[in-house]
Amino acid sequence: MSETQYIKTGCHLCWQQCGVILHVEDGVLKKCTPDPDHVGSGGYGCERLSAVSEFHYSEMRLNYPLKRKGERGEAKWERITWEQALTEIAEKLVAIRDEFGPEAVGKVGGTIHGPADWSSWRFFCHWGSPNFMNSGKNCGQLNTTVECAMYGWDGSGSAPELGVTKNIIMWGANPPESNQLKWNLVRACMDQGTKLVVIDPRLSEIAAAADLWLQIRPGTDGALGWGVINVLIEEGIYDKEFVEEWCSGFDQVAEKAKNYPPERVAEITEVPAEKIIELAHYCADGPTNFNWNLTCNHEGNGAGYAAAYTQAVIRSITGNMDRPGGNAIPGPISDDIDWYGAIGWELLFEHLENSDRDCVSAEHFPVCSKKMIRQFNEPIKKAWGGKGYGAAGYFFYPNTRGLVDAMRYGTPYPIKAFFIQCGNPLLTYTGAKNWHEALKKVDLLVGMDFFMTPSMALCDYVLPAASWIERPHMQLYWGLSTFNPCYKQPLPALHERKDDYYLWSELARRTGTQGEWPETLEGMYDLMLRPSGRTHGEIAESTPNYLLADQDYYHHKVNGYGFGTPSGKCELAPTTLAFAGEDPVPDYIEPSWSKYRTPDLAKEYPLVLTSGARKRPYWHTSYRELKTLRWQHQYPLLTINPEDARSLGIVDGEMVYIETPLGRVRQKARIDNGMKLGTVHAEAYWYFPEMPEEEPYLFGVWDTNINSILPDDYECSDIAGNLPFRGMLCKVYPCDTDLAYDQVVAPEVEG
Ligand SMILES: Nc1nc2c(c(=O)[nH]1)N[C@H]1C(S)=C(S)[C@@H](COP(=O)(O)OP(=O)(O)OC[C@H]3O[C@@H](n4cnc5c(=O)[nH]c(N)nc54)[C@H](O)[C@@H]3O)O[C@H]1N2
Ligand SMILES: Nc1nc2c(c(=O)[nH]1)N[C@H]1C(S)=C(S)[C@@H](COP(=O)(O)OP(=O)(O)OC[C@H]3O[C@@H](n4cnc5c(=O)[nH]c(N)nc54)[C@H](O)[C@@H]3O)O[C@H]1N2
Ligand code: SF4
Ligand SMILES: [Mo]
Repeated sequence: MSETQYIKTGCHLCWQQCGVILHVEDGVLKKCTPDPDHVGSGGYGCERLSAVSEFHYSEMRLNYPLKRKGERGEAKWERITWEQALTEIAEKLVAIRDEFGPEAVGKVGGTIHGPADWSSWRFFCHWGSPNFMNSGKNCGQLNTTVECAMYGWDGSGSAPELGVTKNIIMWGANPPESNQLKWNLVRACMDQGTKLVVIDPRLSEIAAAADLWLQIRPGTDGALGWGVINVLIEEGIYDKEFVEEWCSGFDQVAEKAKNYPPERVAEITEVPAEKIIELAHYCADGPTNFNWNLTCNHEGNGAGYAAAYTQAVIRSITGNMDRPGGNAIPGPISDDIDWYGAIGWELLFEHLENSDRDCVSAEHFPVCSKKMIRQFNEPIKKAWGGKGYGAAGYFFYPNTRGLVDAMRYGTPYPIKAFFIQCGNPLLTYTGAKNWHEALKKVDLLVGMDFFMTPSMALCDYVLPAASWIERPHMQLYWGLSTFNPCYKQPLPALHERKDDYYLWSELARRTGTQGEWPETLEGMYDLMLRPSGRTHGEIAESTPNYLLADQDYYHHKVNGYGFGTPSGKCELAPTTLAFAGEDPVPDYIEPSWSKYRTPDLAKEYPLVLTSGARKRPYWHTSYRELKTLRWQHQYPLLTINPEDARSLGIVDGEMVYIETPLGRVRQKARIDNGMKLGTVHAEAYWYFPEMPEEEPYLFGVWDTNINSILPDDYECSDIAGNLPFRGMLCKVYPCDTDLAYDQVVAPEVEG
């Protein structure tokens, strides 16, 4: 008789971490279904669950440590033991530290994939290097920085409230593809009468459901923001009481807003003036909930700053911050978790303050330099009972080009050893070819992943990661989550896969790095949970199996200090940003490639290019190895308006070239009436596990990779060092080769 176990845990095939049930028959994982009792996801599960067993047992999974035998990228590997890998890596790290200092070690991570993020931060803080970053750099660092400077916390991600929120402003986001739990909530709100406004150059799934849709020219969200502020002030429909009592800098905002009447903004954004006015009315007639707008983090070069800034002003002056139905300020993680201490941020801050070094990109992006650490954290602590901002790392991550230049040219000082854990920088960052050069240059390159990805293929050591199915878990979300479920390890790790904490604790031990480094991941959770007086295992086996921080509205009114800014006010002209040398009331600037900013370039590259909108079933670069998912969406698509396609001789489903001054890539044309005329959208993140691993192919990484033809120059990046993925320029034309990967096409790579 076979025996089936039903093991409850949190799915981590994406960051939503829905509650799921693993069905295990005689020790074999057969399937995974949604957990109807989970308090966060309430029985929701997406199509990726059908691939859980394939993911766990896939022949393509990395199962043993590998050491490079030939040249980098030659696809020649030798299987070694963990012991050998860790000993050799640790020896090299110590030698590099002795010769070049601890800052010569760097790391790139990903997007909330599990313990890798925080355990590597912990290592770097104790080791003494600020040169680590996660995808949060390009995902939320800009809006977080602006929001913290304005009202002392990041509040743009908070959810609408059923029965309370009157309007939802979905600015540059498409939750049906990117966040299904949010989308379920938005629909539930709409069922009860909530109105929905969407700002997007594409008729996305959510735009199709909207009461009002603004089809914006990519990259111009900052101008639209100023247009809304203009209407709010001209019509006197902002929250005067809140502004008078709680805001500073309003006069400066009002003065600048005069330059952005709806008619002028309509010309810039290509959104009709009436719709701009209507949008302002939706914002004012609240409670209105504003989504976290990824897009502003992707517009680069000041265009993004203006977008993030104006949206924070709109949320503030309409009185929607820290108010029911508007945007909650979530506040710190539960008091039961010593998140701040466990990571060891203070150790890193003190190390930097006593050193003449800063992170490698500090000179270019002073907002993310060591002089800003206390500037941000001290006022936040005053507002939150001594707790600084949980995701302090967000403020100080280096910019990707900074890391690349330090590896490639040793400027401003060398990075000699580099780790890639939960990241795939050849695909996920602009300037991908510069990354390629840099990764070939460092003395030591170590990767840890589930699969042999293009970035792993370049490493000296590739280490096999255990997944959420094979490790104990506590949901932490970079310390941003106030809801923290705990789960026991569901199944033993297969082969020689190890959890990501193992790498850092072993390296810490072998390099004599300071700090307490418990043997196991569970032990490390216990250390974090000391203030609770309970162990991870005890919480995981209790009902409920989670911690939850208290959260209420109007925190600024009752905490005795106000907002977490230097003045305690909601600073509409943030003194913290002025201290960093930025204009605290930034004008709208065109994206760095645009018809107004670079008219000559626009003659040759007449189409506006935006990229990387989320597409199920994938999670960025992940899951192309899994047939169950791959068949659902086989090739990257370039979305183009029918009129543009006709004039360019492009046929639906055929291959096209997308070209910028940095080169060209191919994707399949998808003609879509909902795409803005004169604009195209290219998919990002594609590689093809079925293609050869060795250089120059690297699984076809250069063939369709839009980030290999977008720039990463410092000047194109925004104040927080975030990259220009959206609102750029390109030309598109038919291509006579197909995207059939059984007929491999040699990639066009220079250098
Ligand atoms: N399936 C899936 N879900 C994911 C992810 C994934 O990889 N796959 N990734 C996760 C991560 S890390 C993130 S950051 C979130 C992001 O998820 P979202 O915030 O939803 O962002 P995107 O889907 O990238 O883009 C949203 C919309 O922005 C539009 N857009 C493009 N350019 C502009 C512009 O200039 N202005 C405006 N206003 N809109 C523009 C696009 O057309 C697109 O519809 O998704 C998360 N969810
Ligand atoms: N053109 C364009 N580019 C973009 C964007 C865009 O909109 N347009 N969006 C940007 C944004 S917002 C983001 S967040 C980034 C996303 O970029 P990333 O987060 O870097 O991308 P992922 O594909 O999610 O993850 C990279 C690798 O992590 C591995 N991984 C997953 N879980 C684990 C784990 O637990 N342990 C280990 N060791 N490895 C693991 C996966 O197998 C995968 O190979 O992309 C950015 N790039
Ligand atoms: S949305 Fe899908 S992949 Fe993401 S956690 Fe939920 S079930 Fe897993
Ligand atoms: Mo992201």
